[in-house]
Amino acid sequence: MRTRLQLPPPHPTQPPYQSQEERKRLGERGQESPLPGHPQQGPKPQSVEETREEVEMERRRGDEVWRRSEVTRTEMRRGEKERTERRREEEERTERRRGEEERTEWRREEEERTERRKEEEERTERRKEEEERTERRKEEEERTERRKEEEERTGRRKEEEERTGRRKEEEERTERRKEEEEMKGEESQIQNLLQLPVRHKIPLQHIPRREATICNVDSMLLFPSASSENYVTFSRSFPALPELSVCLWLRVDVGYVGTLLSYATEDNDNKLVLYGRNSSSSSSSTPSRATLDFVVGDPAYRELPVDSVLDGCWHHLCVLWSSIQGRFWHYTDRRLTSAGSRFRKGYEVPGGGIVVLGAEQDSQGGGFDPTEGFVGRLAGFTVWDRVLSPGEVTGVAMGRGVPRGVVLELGDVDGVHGEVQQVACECLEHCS
Ligand SMILES: [Ca+2]
Repeated sequence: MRTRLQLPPPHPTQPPYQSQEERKRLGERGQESPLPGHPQQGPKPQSVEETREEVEMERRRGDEVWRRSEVTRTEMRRGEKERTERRREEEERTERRRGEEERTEWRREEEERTERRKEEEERTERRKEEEERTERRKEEEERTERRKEEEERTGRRKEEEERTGRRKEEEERTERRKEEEEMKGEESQIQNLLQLPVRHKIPLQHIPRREATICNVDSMLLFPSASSENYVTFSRSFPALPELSVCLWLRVDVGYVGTLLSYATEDNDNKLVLYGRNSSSSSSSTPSRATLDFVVGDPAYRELPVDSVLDGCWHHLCVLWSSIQGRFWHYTDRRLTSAGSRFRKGYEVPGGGIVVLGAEQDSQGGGFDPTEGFVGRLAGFTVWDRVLSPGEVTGVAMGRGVPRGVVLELGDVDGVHGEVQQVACECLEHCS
């Protein structure tokens, strides 16, 4: 809304505006304009003095109006300035707020970055720990592996030491025995002849004791050919055996050992077996190492190397087993040929079965296969219910005597079947 105060100010050369009141007053006096210089036309002309006063008054009034409008303009300008000032302040506040928000935003991002960095570090830490654990596991496995190897080495060393110990004992005994034998001379020869058992034996021509060195073999069994009819049986059986030793002399006439001993019960026809496979009957043309299966309670068995006994000469064989330690020992001609552990620990060979020499039972007292039979000579077959010491093994192999604990020997033979012959020969040198 326009007001009088908002009118534009008059130019200084222009006469000031006239108010309605003024114009009315001037009109009453018959004056249209208070401008000087114009001769006053009217019925009643004024004096010069009056005119001058009126002009002066008019001028003052104009000045007053101009001053007032100037005041008004000043106020307006001041108001404008204040508004501008407030706007600026408002803008500054807005600016500050924005800056504050930006800083807050930046801080938040900074915190997020920090958080991410921490998580990354934690992940790295976990990865490291995982790697360390893996490393430790590997090292532990390696240590275990090394320990195992060390134990195996220790085991082998012990066995080696045992063998060395036995060899030493054996050597000492051999020495002593030689001395004793030299002292005994012909006196013992006469004694041996008196002890000769007569049952099942064909006496041979006497050979002076001086020439014989391996005695106490009881007798010799001759198996002339591979036949299922050729086998030997006994008048008694085994007792229950948690430990045992089997020794015998053998002379093999073919390229394999065949069955030396077969022990069958009602439950199992392979309770205790010494069986050398006939490798020439297999389809394989490549010559394989000759072995003797030492079966203790089928299906458990160990393969014993017997290459050295296939040369057509007499050899002494001993097989020892103990369920207490689960160990076995195999001697050839007084020497420990092989040994091992974890073999039928805690087992017991049951008594009451049937013992057969020279053929392999697939049923109690029968089921013989000619290809599994023994061809050659056996002597000094003896079974003990305990593990012989290395010295005792040596003594037996040297024909020096028969240690205690015998549960079966050639004196117990009651059946010589087929073409098998039993020949009485106290000393091995007299058996051929
Ligand atoms: Ca069998």
